[in-house]
This record gives sequence, C-alpha cells and structure tokens, in this order.
Amino acid sequence: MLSLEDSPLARDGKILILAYDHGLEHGPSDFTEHPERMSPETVFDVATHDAVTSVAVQKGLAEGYYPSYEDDVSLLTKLNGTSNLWMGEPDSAVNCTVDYAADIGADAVGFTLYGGSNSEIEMAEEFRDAQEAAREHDIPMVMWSYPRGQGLRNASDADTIAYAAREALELGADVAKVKYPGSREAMEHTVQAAGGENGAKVVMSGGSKVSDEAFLKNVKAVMDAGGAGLAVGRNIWQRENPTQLLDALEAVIHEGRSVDAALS
Ligand code: FBP
Repeated sequence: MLSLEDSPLARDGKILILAYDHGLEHGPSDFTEHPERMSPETVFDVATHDAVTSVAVQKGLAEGYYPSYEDDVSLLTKLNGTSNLWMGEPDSAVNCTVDYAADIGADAVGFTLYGGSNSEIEMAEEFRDAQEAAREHDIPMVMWSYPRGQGLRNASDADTIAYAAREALELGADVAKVKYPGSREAMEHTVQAAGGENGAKVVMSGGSKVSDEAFLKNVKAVMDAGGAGLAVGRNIWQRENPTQLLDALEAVIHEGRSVDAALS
C-alpha cells in the first residue's frame, strides 16, 4: 500500500477528486443542462478550487488541456474507459499505459474494474499490469470498483459495495472508489472491508445530481464512517454554481464541519 502522505492526490489524508471522464463514459448528454461544461477548460477551471485535490480525466483531455493547469491542480489519468455506445457485457478498454500517463504529468492513475462482469478476469489481469507499473513510478492507483454485469442481482446492495472495496484492497489499489452504500453504518462496513485505517482509502463516487443538502449529508456520513473523501463529477459541474458546493465540501471534507455549518 502506497502512503498518500507525499502525494498531491490527498491533503492531510483527505481526498476530493473532480471526475470529468463523462464525455467518454456517458457522452455529451451529461452536458445538456449546462452546455458550456462541454468545453474542458470550464471544468479544469472548477478544478482549481482549493477543495479539489485532483482532477480525473481520460488521456485526451490530460494531453490537450492539463498543461495549462498543472500549477493549479494535480492530475489523475484514467487508464481505461468505455463509451455508452458499447452494448456488450460491462468492460473497459485500456487506452493509456502508466508510463504514458506519467510522461504527461499524472500524479495518480485510475482504473475501472467491473467485478461480477463476464470480463472481470481479463480486467483484473489488465489491472495487475497497471498496478505493478504504478508501483514502479511510485504513483497511487485508484480503482473505480463498480460491481456490475448480468450475474449481479443488486449492484448497489451494501454487501456488494463492501465486496467491491475489498476487491480493491486485495488487488493492490491504494484508493477504492465505490458507490455510496446508503448509510453511515454501511459505509463503516465498507471502510473496514477495505482494510480499515491501514487499508485502501475509500472514497465515495458522486452519482447523479441531487440537492446540496442531500449530497452533503452523504459526504458527511462517509467522512464520519472513516472514508477519505469523494470522487465526484456531475454533482459539481452540472450545477449552476460549482464553487458554492465546493466551498461547502471544503468545510465538510477538509475542515470536518457539520452539514449545517457548511450550508450556512
Ligand atoms: P459522478 O460523480 O458524476 O457519478 O462521476 C463518477 C464516475 O465514476 C465517473 O468517473 C464516471 O464517468 C461515471 O461516474 C461512471 O458512472 P456509471 O458507470 O455509474 O454510469
């Protein structure tokens, strides 16, 4: 397990990754409400907020846009991804090597693993190569650990999410990015499943947009459960004013304040 103490991915052990790989994963429909957010600069600008520890993008955006922002935010490059046009069993094409990610300035790398998919074996083997290369570069590996596939009855079930966190620990990820399991207690179980205090850090995946208050309550529950923070996309850049919620997230994640205090 890599210590994140010296990594820009975390600040005092807390993590806030701004995810912006949706143009590939979901397509332009995620930008319908705020078409200006289709332009990567608008989201890289948001990522310069003090609360954000890293911006997570695919290789193309890292190459094309990150050079103008490298002094203001750290870079997490995704190593695999799939478009929403793919209709097969959940899988994710490896589109970037760790060597190349490091060459273009990545401080961390990210890899999606669909546990339970018919592609799981192959994805875990691809993850092995990426994880070992990340170790050589001494950069942290974040696993987007998302159980899904035809055999899974309920991917958002708390035990399944705890299993996803455990899978990240077992396979050597430094950070497990998992969906919110529904309560603080379930999140505590997930954090324990990831190895607890000395295990893989657990961050909550943002999900589709909800109200400020509902979102902050979930984030607070994650922090109270021993989670390290969050990796969030739509709940930030689908908002009219992303800065306002980032101010509140800074209070909850980095300053340990209550939801009410953060909202006021
Ligand atoms: P959100 O906060 O918008 O949910 O983003 C997190 C994320 O993991 C993105 O990195 C990724 O593009 C997306 O969710 C994938 O969502 P899903 O596969 O669940 O549709």
